[in-house]
Amino acid sequence: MLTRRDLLKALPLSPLVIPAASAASASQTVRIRNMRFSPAELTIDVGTPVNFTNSDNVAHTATSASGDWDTGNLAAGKSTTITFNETGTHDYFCRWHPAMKGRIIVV
Ligand SMILES: [Cu+2]
Repeated sequence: MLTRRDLLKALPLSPLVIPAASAASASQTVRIRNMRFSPAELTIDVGTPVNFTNSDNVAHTATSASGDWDTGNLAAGKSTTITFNETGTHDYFCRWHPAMKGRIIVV
């Protein structure tokens, strides 16, 4: 006769580690170099932190066209991180060099 212990032994092992339903989004980087944002267009999942790194030798900003966010002044070599919690298209530009434009699409 089968005992409860036999039945348990016959069951597949339960996984010890169950993956989280959604892992925290890895951060992304927008590098500022040669008067450009790179990548100029970036698509990310909502909640993803984006690190803006100024690799130029002059100051830049990444400033939301809608005024929702701003890295503030990024001196040469500086960086800052913005986390995007709103879905949609976020156009941005550099306050010192308005011809510099970028876009982050949050899905
Ligand atoms: Cu600039």
